[in-house]
Amino acid sequence: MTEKEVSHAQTQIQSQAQALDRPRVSQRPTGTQAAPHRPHHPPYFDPNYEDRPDHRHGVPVNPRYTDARIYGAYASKKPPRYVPHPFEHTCFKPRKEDYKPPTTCDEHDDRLCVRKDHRTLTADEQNRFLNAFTQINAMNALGPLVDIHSNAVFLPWHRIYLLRMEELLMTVDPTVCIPYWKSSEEQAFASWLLGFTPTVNLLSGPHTVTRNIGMFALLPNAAAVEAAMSNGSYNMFAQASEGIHNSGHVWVGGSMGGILTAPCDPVFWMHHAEIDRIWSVWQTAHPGLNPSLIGAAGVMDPWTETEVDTRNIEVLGFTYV
Ligand SMILES: [Cu+2]
Repeated sequence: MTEKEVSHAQTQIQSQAQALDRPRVSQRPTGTQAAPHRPHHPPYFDPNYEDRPDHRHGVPVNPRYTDARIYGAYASKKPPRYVPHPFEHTCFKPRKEDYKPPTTCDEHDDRLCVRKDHRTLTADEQNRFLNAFTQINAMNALGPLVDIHSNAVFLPWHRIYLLRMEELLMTVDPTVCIPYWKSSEEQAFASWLLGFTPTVNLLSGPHTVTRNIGMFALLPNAAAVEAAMSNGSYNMFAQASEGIHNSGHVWVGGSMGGILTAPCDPVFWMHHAEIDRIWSVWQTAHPGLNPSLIGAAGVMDPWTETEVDTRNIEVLGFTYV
């Protein structure tokens, strides 16, 4: 290498190091004229997208799980290039450190996602939920999340699973929180979901949602929920609520009847939000009674949250009304 080449290489290394160091949000130095026209960026574009740091490894085994923030250890290191987002709601409720989008929230609570009884949703709120659901599906972000579904550590694991889904929905529409379906009280299916049967790309191939409502089971009734609530130990409560949960799955039937397909149906998330809500009510009535999960069993695989992290829903960033 000539001296000139060496000094050129040094300059390059320096400017690369500076590029890695620079602030996340590009700033125009004061006193300069207006910045030249920039290409149209998505509203929470990553200013470092074009030259992100080289992690010195390739995409891991399964490229379906693109985003570590949603898919945990399954994720590759390449986040989706573009996430559709309605311009009139340029607002985001960050839950994780690495979400650093522009935030101009004014109208809604940016601290807690308020999960409501689906019967209290306005038509606009229903549309937003289904629209966000449709969009994450069109982005092929829903299928991988469905593929992660497992029954491991029933209550705490599903609490984080719902949270990841809610975060995904919020990347499309930050006003969306998962509504809950109080099936024991309603004894009916949400009519506004009846015509909504999306097709989701799973590892096993495309799956179109089907239902067999009321064919093979009865919904849990209020007495069953009350009986579950009266359990004085976590294990007894978890067992009772798993029973309530199972009959909801079988009652809806079709996709909801199979563990590999159930989360393709939006009612899955609303059903699990109800189970999670019941758990949170029970938790308040029984402070300090937590599942005993030690070591690896206490980690909400493929995410990093532990059982301890699942104890307080408001700390996680949502609440039920
Ligand atoms: Cu379930």
